[in-house]
Amino acid sequence: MNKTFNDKFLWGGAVAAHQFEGGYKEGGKGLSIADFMTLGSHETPRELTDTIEAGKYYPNHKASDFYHHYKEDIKLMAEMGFKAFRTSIAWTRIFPNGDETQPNEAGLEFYDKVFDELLRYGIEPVVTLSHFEMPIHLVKEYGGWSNRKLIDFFARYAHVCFERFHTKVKYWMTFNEINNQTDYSSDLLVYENSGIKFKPGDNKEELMYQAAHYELVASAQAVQIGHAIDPSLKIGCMIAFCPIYPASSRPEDILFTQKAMDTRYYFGDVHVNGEYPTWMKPYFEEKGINLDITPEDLAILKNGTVDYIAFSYYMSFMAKYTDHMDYREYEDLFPNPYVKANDWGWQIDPVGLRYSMNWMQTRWHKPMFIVENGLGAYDKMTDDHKIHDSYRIEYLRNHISEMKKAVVEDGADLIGYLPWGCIDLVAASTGEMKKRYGFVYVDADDYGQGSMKRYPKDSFYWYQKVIKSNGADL
Ligand code: P53
Repeated sequence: MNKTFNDKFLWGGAVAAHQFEGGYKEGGKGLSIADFMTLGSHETPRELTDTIEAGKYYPNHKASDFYHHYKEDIKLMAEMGFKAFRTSIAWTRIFPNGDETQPNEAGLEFYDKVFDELLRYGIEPVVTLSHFEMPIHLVKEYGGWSNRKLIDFFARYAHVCFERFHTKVKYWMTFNEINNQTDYSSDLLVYENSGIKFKPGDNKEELMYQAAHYELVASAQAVQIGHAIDPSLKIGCMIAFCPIYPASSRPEDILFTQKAMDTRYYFGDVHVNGEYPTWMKPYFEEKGINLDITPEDLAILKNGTVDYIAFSYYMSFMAKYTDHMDYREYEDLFPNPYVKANDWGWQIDPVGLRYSMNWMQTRWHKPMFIVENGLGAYDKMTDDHKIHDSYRIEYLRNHISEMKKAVVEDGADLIGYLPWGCIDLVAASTGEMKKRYGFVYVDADDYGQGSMKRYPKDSFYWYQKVIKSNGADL
């Protein structure tokens, strides 16, 4: 197979502000929900505290200190040959509380410096507006995305960002992994997506659908705002794609899995089609779910469909029908005997990436952009500062190889490939530093102790070669 990616293909890497920047109180930044999430582990969930408590550790405060290392980090990205770099803007750097009318100039200046530095090396910035870090004030004062008012606050924030950066940033995304909250049983996932803390007796499913509705409207509005400022902007959604396979060919398993996929990916349907899929009305009726959805909302959705689908891909799921047809992500998934999992139980499945791309291409007919992929793993630095991460190279090689088949053999329309955590950062699910993804090692432990020095891993040189050969030399 000699065919490969076109010469505009965007190779690069991805991070998010709260997991990478640190400097959590610098430049006038306000506190975000991520600043109240303690360190956890695979066994112990992160705590979501109401105040910053003495004696607890909050890893996002310091993170990888990109705030002070951005020049050095971008230089390393350039050395790898990056064509694009995905990061997010921390909402709290621009609007520290979220409900101000005027933005914080120092926050805007920080991103000017970052984007200018990237452009100096010919690296295209790819930017997420909301990546798990809304202002804590919006949670405490308004109840996060359970409140319709958030739509206007987000619109103002999006407007300021598009206006300020549209000449520097062409590719935008609204809400990171908006569909993670499909598992509404998870306090962390709903908090990260929507800034909602459940109280006893809450109808979690209803609250999740309501918050997601406001986010979908806010996203569609942002698309319209962005296009009005600059019609050349590409504004996408961002979906956490974990394909759900049936546990068997039993018809009930097949039907159930179809419903599970519809449930986990309706967010994408709304982003792309500008309307809710037909199954949702009878579903809400059956479940007694009553949502605040106005005719104006429906018009906004219709007029704010996305330009492309950005997605993350780490793993696949497997579901089985038991005794209910409504998909419950917290109890209907089982380990797939055909694939192996990493140390955090994420099931590694490169073929699933090709399957996912084909599924999306057929369903959504939009350009796609892989903005996260990678292996969280323990790395060991040798005495001479080397990291021999052959396991990471193997994971990425296998995934790139399937991605290539989807593009070359199946005709998928793919903008680029930006693997996750290209320089080590704090894990979202656990807050650990030792769950590493990077091509570059950051010398810091789970408690932020270490020199913060950067060391290229073996995968750094491997990825450099992949980019140089435009994916031919894996
Ligand atoms: P960490 C769950 C499932 C798939 C992707 O995750 C997920 C999550 C939530 O953690 O999150 C995305 O760091 C997310 C990133 C995150 C990355 O995947 O828990 O967009 O912020 O860091 C990897 O290993």
